[in-house]
Amino acid sequence: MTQKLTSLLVTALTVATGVIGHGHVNNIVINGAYYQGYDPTLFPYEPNPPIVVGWTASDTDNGFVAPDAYQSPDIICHRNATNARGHASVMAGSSVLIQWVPIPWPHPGPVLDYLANCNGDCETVDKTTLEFFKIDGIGLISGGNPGRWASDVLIGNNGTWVVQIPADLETGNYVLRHELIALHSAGSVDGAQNYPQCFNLAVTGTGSLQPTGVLGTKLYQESDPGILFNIYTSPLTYTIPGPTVVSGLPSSVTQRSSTATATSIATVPGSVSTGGTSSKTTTVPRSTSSATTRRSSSSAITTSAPAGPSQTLYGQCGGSGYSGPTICASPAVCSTLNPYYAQCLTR
Ligand SMILES: *[C@@H]1O[C@H](CO)[C@@H](O)[C@H](O)[C@H]1NC(C)=O
Ligand SMILES: *[C@@H]1O[C@H](CO)[C@@H](O)[C@H](O)[C@H]1NC(C)=O
Ligand SMILES: [Cu+2]
Repeated sequence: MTQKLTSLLVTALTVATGVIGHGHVNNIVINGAYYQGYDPTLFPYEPNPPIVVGWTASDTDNGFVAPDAYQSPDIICHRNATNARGHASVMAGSSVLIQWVPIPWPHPGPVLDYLANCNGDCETVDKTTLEFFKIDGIGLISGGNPGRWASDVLIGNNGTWVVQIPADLETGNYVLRHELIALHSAGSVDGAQNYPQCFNLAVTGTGSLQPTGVLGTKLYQESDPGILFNIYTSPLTYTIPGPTVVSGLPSSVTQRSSTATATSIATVPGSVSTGGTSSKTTTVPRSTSSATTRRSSSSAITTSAPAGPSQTLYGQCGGSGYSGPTICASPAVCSTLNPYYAQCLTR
Protein backbone atom coordinates (compact mmCIF):
# COMPACT_ATOMS: atom_id res chain seq x y z
CA MET A 1 0.00 0.00 0.00
CA THR A 2 2.66 2.47 1.07
CA GLN A 3 4.82 1.17 -1.73
CA LYS A 4 2.02 1.66 -4.23
CA LEU A 5 1.31 5.18 -3.01
CA THR A 6 4.97 6.04 -3.24
CA SER A 7 5.27 4.77 -6.76
CA LEU A 8 2.10 6.62 -7.75
CA LEU A 9 3.54 9.78 -6.27
CA VAL A 10 6.82 9.24 -8.08
CA THR A 11 4.92 8.75 -11.34
CA ALA A 12 2.94 11.93 -10.74
CA LEU A 13 6.10 13.88 -9.99
CA THR A 14 7.85 12.48 -13.03
CA VAL A 15 4.97 13.46 -15.24
CA ALA A 16 4.84 16.92 -13.70
CA THR A 17 8.58 17.37 -14.21
CA GLY A 18 8.09 16.27 -17.77
CA VAL A 19 5.67 19.10 -18.36
CA ILE A 20 7.57 21.85 -16.60
CA GLY A 21 10.60 23.31 -18.23
CA HIS A 22 12.51 21.91 -21.18
CA GLY A 23 12.85 23.87 -24.40
CA HIS A 24 14.55 24.39 -27.72
CA VAL A 25 16.53 26.98 -29.66
CA ASN A 26 14.20 29.62 -31.01
CA ASN A 27 16.66 31.41 -33.26
CA ILE A 28 20.29 32.08 -34.11
CA VAL A 29 21.82 35.46 -34.92
CA ILE A 30 24.81 35.86 -37.25
CA ASN A 31 26.25 39.32 -37.89
CA GLY A 32 23.03 40.87 -36.63
CA ALA A 33 20.85 38.74 -38.92
CA TYR A 34 18.12 36.74 -37.20
CA TYR A 35 17.46 33.20 -38.46
CA GLN A 36 14.44 31.32 -37.22
CA GLY A 37 15.19 27.91 -35.71
CA TYR A 38 13.00 24.81 -35.95
CA ASP A 39 10.11 25.06 -33.51
CA PRO A 40 9.23 21.48 -32.50
CA THR A 41 6.13 22.67 -30.67
CA LEU A 42 4.61 24.43 -33.71
CA PHE A 43 6.05 23.36 -37.05
CA PRO A 44 4.90 19.71 -36.93
CA TYR A 45 1.33 21.00 -36.89
CA GLU A 46 1.76 23.49 -39.73
CA PRO A 47 0.80 22.37 -43.25
CA ASN A 48 3.63 24.39 -44.78
CA PRO A 49 6.27 25.13 -42.14
CA PRO A 50 9.00 27.59 -43.09
CA ILE A 51 12.37 26.45 -44.40
CA VAL A 52 14.77 27.14 -41.55
CA VAL A 53 18.42 26.59 -40.67
CA GLY A 54 17.54 24.36 -37.71
CA TRP A 55 17.14 20.61 -38.07
CA THR A 56 13.67 19.10 -37.84
CA ALA A 57 13.06 16.95 -34.77
CA SER A 58 10.13 15.28 -33.07
CA ASP A 59 10.55 16.74 -29.58
CA THR A 60 7.05 18.19 -29.66
CA ASP A 61 7.14 18.05 -25.85
CA ASN A 62 10.25 20.30 -25.82
CA GLY A 63 11.93 17.30 -24.25
CA PHE A 64 15.37 15.76 -24.18
CA VAL A 65 17.43 12.72 -25.12
CA ALA A 66 18.27 10.51 -22.13
CA PRO A 67 21.61 8.73 -21.63
CA ASP A 68 20.08 5.34 -22.52
CA ALA A 69 19.80 6.71 -26.09
CA TYR A 70 23.43 7.87 -26.40
CA GLN A 71 24.21 5.06 -28.83
CA SER A 72 21.10 5.74 -30.94
CA PRO A 73 20.89 8.30 -33.76
CA ASP A 74 18.53 10.38 -31.60
CA ILE A 75 21.54 11.82 -29.75
CA ILE A 76 22.96 13.30 -32.97
CA CYS A 77 20.47 16.13 -33.57
CA HIS A 78 17.61 15.26 -31.18
CA ARG A 79 14.80 12.73 -31.52
CA ASN A 80 14.03 11.51 -35.04
CA ALA A 81 15.95 14.46 -36.46
CA THR A 82 16.06 15.12 -40.17
CA ASN A 83 18.17 17.62 -42.08
CA ALA A 84 17.37 21.33 -41.99
CA ARG A 85 16.25 22.33 -45.48
CA GLY A 86 18.34 25.52 -45.56
CA HIS A 87 21.48 27.02 -44.15
CA ALA A 88 23.04 30.28 -43.02
CA SER A 89 26.39 31.61 -44.18
CA VAL A 90 29.04 32.64 -41.73
CA MET A 91 32.65 33.71 -42.01
CA ALA A 92 35.20 31.65 -40.12
CA GLY A 93 36.08 33.47 -36.92
CA SER A 94 32.72 35.14 -36.48
CA SER A 95 30.12 34.41 -33.86
CA VAL A 96 26.81 32.61 -33.88
CA LEU A 97 24.44 33.69 -31.11
CA ILE A 98 22.06 30.94 -30.13
CA GLN A 99 18.89 31.83 -28.24
CA TRP A 100 16.89 29.32 -26.22
CA VAL A 101 13.31 29.35 -25.06
CA PRO A 102 11.83 29.38 -22.55
CA ILE A 103 13.40 32.42 -20.93
CA PRO A 104 14.75 31.80 -18.39
CA TRP A 105 16.16 28.37 -19.26
CA PRO A 106 15.13 26.14 -16.34
CA HIS A 107 18.04 23.74 -15.73
CA PRO A 108 21.67 23.79 -14.52
CA GLY A 109 24.43 22.13 -16.53
CA PRO A 110 27.15 22.45 -19.17
CA VAL A 111 26.95 23.99 -22.64
CA LEU A 112 28.78 22.22 -25.50
CA ASP A 113 29.32 22.98 -29.17
CA TYR A 114 30.50 20.78 -32.00
CA LEU A 115 30.92 21.09 -35.75
CA ALA A 116 30.90 18.35 -38.38
CA ASN A 117 31.88 18.79 -42.02
CA CYS A 118 29.08 17.67 -44.36
CA ASN A 119 31.52 17.17 -47.27
CA GLY A 120 28.70 18.36 -49.52
CA ASP A 121 25.31 19.83 -48.75
CA CYS A 122 24.23 19.58 -45.12
CA GLU A 123 20.64 19.57 -46.37
CA THR A 124 21.10 16.02 -47.64
CA VAL A 125 23.97 14.55 -45.62
CA ASP A 126 23.37 11.28 -43.75
CA LYS A 127 23.55 12.33 -40.09
CA THR A 128 24.95 8.97 -39.03
CA THR A 129 28.12 9.72 -41.02
CA LEU A 130 28.78 13.14 -39.45
CA GLU A 131 31.98 13.30 -37.39
CA PHE A 132 31.75 15.95 -34.71
CA PHE A 133 34.67 17.87 -33.24
CA LYS A 134 34.20 19.99 -30.15
CA ILE A 135 34.75 23.73 -30.45
CA ASP A 136 33.77 24.70 -26.91
CA GLY A 137 32.52 23.22 -23.67
CA ILE A 138 31.91 25.06 -20.43
CA GLY A 139 30.68 23.29 -17.31
CA LEU A 140 30.87 24.24 -13.65
CA ILE A 141 32.01 27.81 -13.14
CA SER A 142 32.04 28.05 -9.36
CA GLY A 143 30.62 26.65 -6.16
CA GLY A 144 28.52 23.55 -5.66
CA ASN A 145 25.16 22.29 -4.48
CA PRO A 146 24.23 23.11 -7.18
CA GLY A 147 26.86 25.74 -8.08
CA ARG A 148 27.08 28.24 -10.89
CA TRP A 149 27.05 26.59 -14.33
CA ALA A 150 27.54 27.58 -17.95
CA SER A 151 23.74 27.44 -18.20
CA ASP A 152 23.60 30.25 -15.61
CA VAL A 153 25.73 32.42 -17.89
CA LEU A 154 23.28 31.62 -20.70
CA ILE A 155 20.36 32.49 -18.42
CA GLY A 156 22.06 35.77 -17.45
CA ASN A 157 22.28 36.64 -21.13
CA ASN A 158 18.59 36.26 -21.91
CA GLY A 159 18.90 32.66 -23.00
CA THR A 160 21.80 33.31 -25.37
CA TRP A 161 25.00 31.35 -25.92
CA VAL A 162 27.73 32.75 -28.14
CA VAL A 163 29.68 30.28 -30.29
CA GLN A 164 32.75 31.30 -32.22
CA ILE A 165 33.41 29.52 -35.51
CA PRO A 166 37.14 28.69 -35.51
CA ALA A 167 38.99 31.42 -37.40
CA ASP A 168 41.16 28.93 -39.24
CA LEU A 169 38.37 26.52 -40.22
CA GLU A 170 38.45 25.30 -43.80
CA THR A 171 35.68 26.58 -46.06
CA GLY A 172 32.79 24.16 -46.26
CA ASN A 173 29.34 23.20 -45.13
CA TYR A 174 29.10 22.22 -41.49
CA VAL A 175 26.47 21.08 -39.04
CA LEU A 176 26.73 23.03 -35.81
CA ARG A 177 25.65 20.75 -32.98
CA HIS A 178 24.88 22.92 -29.96
CA GLU A 179 23.88 21.17 -26.76
CA LEU A 180 22.73 21.83 -23.22
CA ILE A 181 22.94 18.98 -20.74
CA ALA A 182 20.63 19.42 -17.75
CA LEU A 183 22.03 17.88 -14.59
CA HIS A 184 19.29 18.49 -12.02
CA SER A 185 18.46 14.75 -11.96
CA ALA A 186 21.82 13.45 -13.15
CA GLY A 187 22.68 11.86 -9.81
CA SER A 188 20.64 8.82 -10.89
CA VAL A 189 21.44 6.55 -13.81
CA ASP A 190 19.89 7.97 -17.02
CA GLY A 191 18.84 11.11 -15.15
CA ALA A 192 20.84 13.58 -17.25
CA GLN A 193 18.95 15.34 -20.03
CA ASN A 194 20.62 16.19 -23.34
CA TYR A 195 19.15 18.90 -25.53
CA PRO A 196 21.08 18.68 -28.81
CA GLN A 197 20.18 21.24 -31.47
CA CYS A 198 21.61 21.24 -35.00
CA PHE A 199 22.02 24.03 -37.55
CA ASN A 200 23.40 24.09 -41.08
CA LEU A 201 26.19 26.59 -41.68
CA ALA A 202 28.09 27.41 -44.86
CA VAL A 203 31.45 28.56 -43.51
CA THR A 204 33.67 30.71 -45.67
CA GLY A 205 37.28 31.41 -44.87
CA THR A 206 40.84 31.05 -45.95
CA GLY A 207 41.92 28.65 -43.22
CA SER A 208 42.92 25.03 -43.44
CA LEU A 209 41.79 23.61 -40.11
CA GLN A 210 40.19 20.19 -40.62
CA PRO A 211 39.84 18.63 -37.18
CA THR A 212 38.99 14.98 -36.88
CA GLY A 213 35.77 14.18 -35.12
CA VAL A 214 33.68 11.34 -33.77
CA LEU A 215 30.27 10.01 -34.73
CA GLY A 216 27.38 11.43 -32.71
CA THR A 217 26.63 7.96 -31.35
CA LYS A 218 30.18 7.79 -29.97
CA LEU A 219 30.18 11.10 -28.08
CA TYR A 220 28.98 9.89 -24.69
CA GLN A 221 28.37 6.88 -22.47
CA GLU A 222 25.69 6.87 -19.80
CA SER A 223 28.28 6.28 -17.06
CA ASP A 224 30.60 9.15 -18.08
CA PRO A 225 31.69 11.13 -15.00
CA GLY A 226 30.07 14.33 -16.35
CA ILE A 227 26.80 12.51 -17.10
CA LEU A 228 26.17 10.41 -14.00
CA PHE A 229 26.87 13.24 -11.58
CA ASN A 230 25.23 14.59 -8.44
CA ILE A 231 25.29 18.39 -8.36
CA TYR A 232 23.74 18.60 -4.88
CA THR A 233 26.96 18.29 -2.92
CA SER A 234 29.83 20.63 -2.26
CA PRO A 235 32.61 21.06 -3.18
CA LEU A 236 32.17 19.89 -6.78
CA THR A 237 34.65 18.99 -9.48
CA TYR A 238 33.08 18.52 -12.86
CA THR A 239 34.44 16.78 -15.96
CA ILE A 240 32.84 17.99 -19.18
CA PRO A 241 31.67 14.93 -21.13
CA GLY A 242 32.63 14.10 -24.69
CA PRO A 243 35.86 14.54 -26.61
CA THR A 244 38.26 17.35 -25.74
CA VAL A 245 38.02 20.74 -27.44
CA VAL A 246 40.10 20.97 -30.63
CA SER A 247 43.52 22.19 -29.58
CA GLY A 248 44.41 25.78 -30.35
CA LEU A 249 40.88 27.12 -30.01
CA PRO A 250 40.07 29.76 -27.38
CA SER A 251 39.19 28.18 -24.03
CA SER A 252 36.23 30.50 -23.67
CA VAL A 253 34.28 33.01 -25.70
CA THR A 254 32.90 36.28 -24.36
CA GLN A 255 29.22 35.79 -23.76
CA ARG A 256 26.56 38.40 -24.40
CA SER A 257 22.85 38.73 -25.08
CA SER A 258 21.45 38.17 -28.51
CA THR A 259 20.91 41.29 -30.61
CA ALA A 260 19.44 41.19 -34.08
CA THR A 261 19.19 44.08 -36.51
CA ALA A 262 17.65 42.28 -39.49
CA THR A 263 15.75 39.13 -40.34
CA SER A 264 17.26 36.62 -42.73
CA ILE A 265 15.91 33.63 -44.53
CA ALA A 266 17.55 30.25 -44.85
CA THR A 267 19.42 29.71 -48.11
CA VAL A 268 18.44 26.64 -50.11
CA PRO A 269 21.33 24.91 -51.91
CA GLY A 270 21.71 24.86 -55.64
CA SER A 271 18.35 26.40 -56.49
CA VAL A 272 19.39 28.89 -59.18
CA SER A 273 22.90 29.47 -60.40
CA THR A 274 24.04 33.08 -60.19
CA GLY A 275 27.20 33.59 -62.16
CA GLY A 276 29.26 30.77 -60.80
CA THR A 277 27.99 30.41 -57.28
CA SER A 278 26.16 27.26 -56.48
CA SER A 279 23.57 28.67 -54.17
CA LYS A 280 21.35 31.67 -54.02
CA THR A 281 19.14 33.32 -51.45
CA THR A 282 15.67 32.18 -52.27
CA THR A 283 12.39 33.47 -51.02
CA VAL A 284 10.84 30.73 -49.01
CA PRO A 285 7.55 30.69 -47.15
CA ARG A 286 7.73 32.27 -43.74
CA SER A 287 4.94 32.56 -41.27
CA THR A 288 4.97 36.32 -41.59
CA SER A 289 6.40 38.68 -44.18
CA SER A 290 9.99 38.37 -45.25
CA ALA A 291 13.06 40.53 -44.75
CA THR A 292 11.78 42.98 -42.25
CA THR A 293 14.02 44.96 -40.01
CA ARG A 294 14.01 43.82 -36.47
CA ARG A 295 14.89 46.19 -33.73
CA SER A 296 17.85 45.20 -31.67
CA SER A 297 16.28 43.94 -28.52
CA SER A 298 18.88 43.65 -25.88
CA SER A 299 21.79 45.45 -24.43
CA ALA A 300 24.86 44.59 -22.50
CA ILE A 301 24.93 41.80 -19.98
CA THR A 302 23.59 42.77 -16.62
CA THR A 303 24.78 41.04 -13.53
CA SER A 304 23.41 42.17 -10.22
CA ALA A 305 26.10 43.17 -7.82
CA PRO A 306 26.09 44.60 -4.36
CA ALA A 307 26.40 48.37 -4.18
CA GLY A 308 29.42 50.01 -2.61
CA PRO A 309 32.99 50.55 -3.57
CA SER A 310 34.48 47.29 -2.37
CA GLN A 311 33.37 43.68 -2.38
CA THR A 312 33.15 41.52 0.71
CA LEU A 313 34.98 38.26 1.34
CA TYR A 314 33.80 35.50 -1.08
CA GLY A 315 31.80 38.01 -3.14
CA GLN A 316 32.21 38.31 -6.92
CA CYS A 317 34.76 40.88 -8.05
CA GLY A 318 35.12 40.24 -11.77
CA GLY A 319 34.33 38.08 -14.76
CA SER A 320 32.78 38.35 -18.19
CA GLY A 321 29.78 40.68 -18.01
CA TYR A 322 30.30 41.57 -14.37
CA SER A 323 29.88 45.25 -13.57
CA GLY A 324 30.03 45.41 -9.76
CA PRO A 325 32.89 46.32 -7.46
CA THR A 326 36.26 44.94 -8.47
CA ILE A 327 38.14 45.90 -5.32
CA CYS A 328 37.94 43.53 -2.35
CA ALA A 329 37.63 44.69 1.24
CA SER A 330 40.96 44.14 3.01
CA PRO A 331 42.49 41.66 3.63
CA ALA A 332 40.80 39.79 0.73
CA VAL A 333 42.16 40.09 -2.80
CA CYS A 334 40.37 39.55 -6.09
CA SER A 335 41.28 36.15 -7.57
CA THR A 336 40.28 35.19 -11.10
CA LEU A 337 38.93 31.63 -11.05
CA ASN A 338 37.91 31.49 -14.71
CA PRO A 339 36.84 33.90 -17.45
CA TYR A 340 33.38 34.22 -15.94
CA TYR A 341 34.13 34.52 -12.30
CA ALA A 342 36.56 36.28 -10.01
CA GLN A 343 36.07 36.11 -6.26
CA CYS A 344 37.31 37.94 -3.17
CA LEU A 345 39.53 35.51 -1.30
CA THR A 346 42.18 35.70 1.40
CA ARG A 347 45.52 34.10 0.72
C1 LIG B 1 10.03 8.78 -34.09
O1 LIG B 1 9.13 8.57 -35.16
C2 LIG B 1 8.39 7.38 -35.02
C3 LIG B 1 7.53 7.20 -36.25
O2 LIG B 1 8.11 7.81 -37.35
C4 LIG B 1 7.52 7.46 -33.79
O3 LIG B 1 6.83 6.25 -33.63
C5 LIG B 1 8.39 7.68 -32.58
O4 LIG B 1 7.58 7.89 -31.46
C6 LIG B 1 9.28 8.88 -32.78
N1 LIG B 1 10.22 8.93 -31.69
C7 LIG B 1 10.28 9.93 -30.86
C8 LIG B 1 11.31 9.79 -29.79
O5 LIG B 1 9.59 10.93 -30.92
C1 LIG C 1 15.17 38.66 -24.43
O1 LIG C 1 14.85 37.98 -25.61
C2 LIG C 1 13.51 38.10 -25.97
C3 LIG C 1 13.26 37.18 -27.13
O2 LIG C 1 14.13 37.43 -28.18
C4 LIG C 1 13.20 39.54 -26.28
O3 LIG C 1 11.85 39.68 -26.64
C5 LIG C 1 13.50 40.40 -25.06
O4 LIG C 1 13.34 41.74 -25.38
C6 LIG C 1 14.91 40.15 -24.60
N1 LIG C 1 15.11 40.82 -23.34
C7 LIG C 1 16.19 41.53 -23.08
C8 LIG C 1 16.26 42.15 -21.74
O5 LIG C 1 17.08 41.70 -23.89
CU1 LIG D 1 13.16 20.35 -18.44
